Amino acid sequence: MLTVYTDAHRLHAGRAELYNGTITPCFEKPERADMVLARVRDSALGEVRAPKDHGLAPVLAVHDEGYVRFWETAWQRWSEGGRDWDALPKMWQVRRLRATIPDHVEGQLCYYSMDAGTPLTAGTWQAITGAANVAVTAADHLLSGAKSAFALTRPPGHHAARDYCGGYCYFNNAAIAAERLRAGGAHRVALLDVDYHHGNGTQDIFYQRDDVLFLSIHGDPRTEYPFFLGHADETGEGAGLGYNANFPLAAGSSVDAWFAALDAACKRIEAYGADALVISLGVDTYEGDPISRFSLAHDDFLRIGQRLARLGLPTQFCFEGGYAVEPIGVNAVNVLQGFELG
Ligand code: OKP
Ligand code: ZN
Repeated sequence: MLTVYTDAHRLHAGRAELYNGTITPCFEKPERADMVLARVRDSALGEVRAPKDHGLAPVLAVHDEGYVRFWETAWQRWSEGGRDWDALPKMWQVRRLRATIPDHVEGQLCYYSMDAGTPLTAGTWQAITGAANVAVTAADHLLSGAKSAFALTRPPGHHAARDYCGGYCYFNNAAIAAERLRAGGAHRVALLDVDYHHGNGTQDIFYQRDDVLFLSIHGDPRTEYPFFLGHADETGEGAGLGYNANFPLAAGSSVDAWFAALDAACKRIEAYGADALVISLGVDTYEGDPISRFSLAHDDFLRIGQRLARLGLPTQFCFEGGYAVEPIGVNAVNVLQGFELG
């Protein structure tokens, strides 16, 4: 399997996040992708290729223009004021506050964010445009006839909606890939999110569309982040009604329950008649993950790949979460190797 990867992700390295009442180092850090890349190489998964530069058109195909342009100049505008620290929003446009875009960069960051875990840093723009290029290059590989591709994207993307960031995510790499597959001739794309957290951003982007079926298996938002989306009764709207499927599982659910949900999701994909598949591949479902509460073991990740292979579809994997850094490469590459075993 081809892996698409760029070092540009390293330019995005947030300094700190608020966790359990304490300012701690960011869980979402460059070592995550470095570890996955090292495992890709050690396991001889296949060629590792740099992305092509596709410009902003594929990003603008799924994101709001003002949102994209905000990120393009945000760090320059933030640092102009002599601020050399990461920018984090501390206020949100909640109920009955006016949805007007402020003039100041800090107010704009608040407007375009859903949480305080998604920092603006000096290298954020280069990293997020690099990740988008990785996703598009991998999609193009499928469009040229390949059976599979791994987009080793960082930062992750699935919490990023059309016009807001959150959950360590800025541009929605998997959505960008799915849209690229559609534009390149796939009629029906299924996008399955197996990260521990609901892919609220991806759901938002495709909620009114019937040409991309979005499915997500995740910790129940009644108790888990992102709380405000990911419930079972969210099934799409307008033309998209019936093309959104959430499989929330209680935190602490068993491995058997997780695989039953995977099986149900796969059956939906088959019934849909997808001609391409995108997987939002988070491995924070791992039993040792520091911020999540499922209990998949190393070998379970092999089984995920094997189950997905049975769908027999051209498949792009897009990397998302996973915060147990030492085993992150084994878990992610196990999915890819399981897929290749079939
Ligand atoms: C990202 B991915 C707010 C941040 C709370 C966010 C978890 C994001 C998970 N201070 N934690 O889905 O793995
Ligand atoms: Zn996650």
